[in-house]
Amino acid sequence: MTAMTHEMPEEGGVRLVDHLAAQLVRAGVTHMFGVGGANIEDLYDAVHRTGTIRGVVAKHEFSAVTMADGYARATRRLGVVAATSGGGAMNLVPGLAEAYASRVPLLALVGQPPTAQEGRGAFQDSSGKAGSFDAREVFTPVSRFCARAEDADSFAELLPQAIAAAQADPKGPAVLLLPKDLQQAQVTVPAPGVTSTHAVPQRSASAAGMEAGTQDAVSHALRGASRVLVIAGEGVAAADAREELAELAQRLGAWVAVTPDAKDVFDNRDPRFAGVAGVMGHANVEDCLRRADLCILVGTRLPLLARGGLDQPLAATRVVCIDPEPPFVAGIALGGNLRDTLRAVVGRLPSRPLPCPEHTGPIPTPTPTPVLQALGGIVSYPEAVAAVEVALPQDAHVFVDAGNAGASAIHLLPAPRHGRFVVAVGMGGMGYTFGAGIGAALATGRRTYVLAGDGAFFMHGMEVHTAVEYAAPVTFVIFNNNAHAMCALREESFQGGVRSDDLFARTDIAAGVAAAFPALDVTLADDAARLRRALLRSNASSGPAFIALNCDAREIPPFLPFLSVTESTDSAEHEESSDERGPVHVG
Ligand SMILES: Cc1ncc(C[n+]2csc(CCOP(=O)(O)OP(=O)(O)O)c2C)c(N)n1
Repeated sequence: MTAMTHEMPEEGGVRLVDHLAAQLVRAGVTHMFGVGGANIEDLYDAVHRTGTIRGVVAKHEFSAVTMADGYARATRRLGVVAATSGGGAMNLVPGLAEAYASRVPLLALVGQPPTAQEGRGAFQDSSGKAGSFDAREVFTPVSRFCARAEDADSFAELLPQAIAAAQADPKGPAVLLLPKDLQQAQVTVPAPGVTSTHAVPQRSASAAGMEAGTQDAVSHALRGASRVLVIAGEGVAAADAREELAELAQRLGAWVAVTPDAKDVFDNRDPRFAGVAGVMGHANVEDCLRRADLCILVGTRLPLLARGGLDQPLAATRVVCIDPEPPFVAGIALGGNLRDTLRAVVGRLPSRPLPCPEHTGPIPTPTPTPVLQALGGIVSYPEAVAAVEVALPQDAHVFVDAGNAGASAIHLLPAPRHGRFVVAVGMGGMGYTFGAGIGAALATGRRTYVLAGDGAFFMHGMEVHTAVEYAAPVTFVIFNNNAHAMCALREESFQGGVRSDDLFARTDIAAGVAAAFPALDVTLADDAARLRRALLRSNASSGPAFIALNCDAREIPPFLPFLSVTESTDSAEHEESSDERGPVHVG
C-alpha cells in the first residue's frame, strides 16, 4: 500500500470524490467495501486519502454488498459499498435486494462511464441513451433512493438526501450513480451549517405523531390481556430497542419468541424465551400462541418464514404490531420509530414486573435420525451445533447461511448474549454469510462465526481470500454434505424421489482451502470433539480460521416442511406445512 498524505477537503473547491469521502468520515463510516475498476478508482483513491476509512477490496460485488450489510447489522452504522460500471454494478443487485427486504441502511456508490461518452458506445454504458439500458431502472426497485449525479455542484445536495433516505424508516439501500468525469470534477463545498434546501424523505410518522386513538386501543388491549406472546424481529436490533423489549416482556409477564433472523434480540436463556417462530421454529411458540389472548409483534411484520404453522392460532388471537411498516396479518398497527413507540407503550404499563406463565421453552423438535450414525467421520447437525454452542464466545457474531445446515443452526444454536445472530431471510440467498461475516468482523474486531453448507461455499466461499488478506477474525464452518441437501430433500419429499443433480461427487474442501491458503488454519473435523477443539483454537487467534465437516445429505433438519411430511407419510398428498392460505415453500 502506498503512503499518502491525508488531505481532507477544505471549504471551497475540491474533487467531488474527496468531498464524498469527507462526508462519509463525518457520517462515522470506517470501511467501504467494493471491487475496483476504471470508473470507481477515483473514489477508492479519495477514500484511501482520508486515512480514516478503510477501502476493502472483495472478490465479488455481491459479497461487497453483503460485507456492507454485515457491517451495518453489526454496528447500526451506514454500510457503504462501491462498484464500477457494467458487470460490477450489475453484481450488486442481489445484495441490495437482501438489504432492501431486510431494511438494512446502505449507500451504494456506483461508477458510470464519463458523461460525454453516454449514448455514444461508451464501455459499460448504462445511461439509458441510444439503446443502452438505464441503470437507474435496475436499481430503483431495490433501493429507497436512486439517482444519477447530473452535475458536480448539485451532488453536494444529493449525497445527504441519499444518506438520509437509507437511514429513514423503513431503512434500506440508497444508490448513487456517479459518472467518472463528475467524480473528478471540482465541487464547491457548502460552508459548515449550510444545509440542503432539498426535502429529506420522511416516510414514517414519529411516535409522538401517533394517533391518540390507536395508542388508547393498544393500551386497552395490553391491560385487558392475561396471557401475552411477544414475537420480536430484526427491527428490535436495528432500532437498538432490546432493553425496551425486555421491559415490555417484564411488565406484561409475556413469553417472548423471535423471528429466525432475530435470535439475538432477546436472551435465549431467559425463562421467558419461547423459541423461534415459524418454519424453522419451536413447537412451544405455537403452544404459547394458542394459550395467549394477545400477540404483540415487535420489529417484525411477520413474513411467512416467521409465521409458517402459526396462521391458525394467529387468526384466533388479537394482534398488535409495533413496526415502521404494517403487519402481514390482521391487527392494530403502531408505526413510527420503533424504539420511541415501544417506550411510549411501555410507559403506559404498570412498572411492577409480572412472572410469565409456565411453558416448556424452546425444546428442540425431534427429527428422525437415519443411518448416518453408522457412517464413519460424519458429524450430525445437532452434534455439530452443540460443539459450536460450547465454543462460541458470548460477544461473538454468528452468521447462518441457507439450507439444511443453516435451518438446524437457527433451530438449535442459542444466540450469543452480546453479539449478533444474523440470517438473511430477506432474499434467503445462498452465500450471503461469507461477505456479511467478514463485514461484521472488520467493523467490530470481534470473532465472527460463519456457518454455511458446501453449496453456499461454492457460490461465494472465495471471500475466504478477503478474510485472509485483511486478517479478519472470522471462523468459517462448512457443513459439507456434498449436496444441495435442502433441494434433494424437497425432491424426495415432494417430487417422488431424489434426482441425482443435487447430489454431488465427494469434495475435500478443507484440503482445497489449505492448499490455496498455506498460512490459514484449516481443519477437517471428522468428529464433534475435533470440531470443538478447532473452534476453540480459532477463538484464541486474531485472524481467520477454516473448518470443514463431513455431514450426511439425508439428515432431516428441524424444518417444518420436511417434518410435516415425515410425520404424515401415510397422507396421499404430501402437503408441506399447510395453512388456509397454502403451503409454505421455502428452500
Ligand atoms: C442464491 C440462491 N440460489 C438458490 C437457492 C435455493 N436453495 C435453498 S437451499 C439450497 C441448497 C443449499 O445447499 P448447501 O449450501 O450445501 O446447504 P445444505 O442444504 O446442503 O445444508 C438451494 C439451492 C437459494 N436459497 N439461494
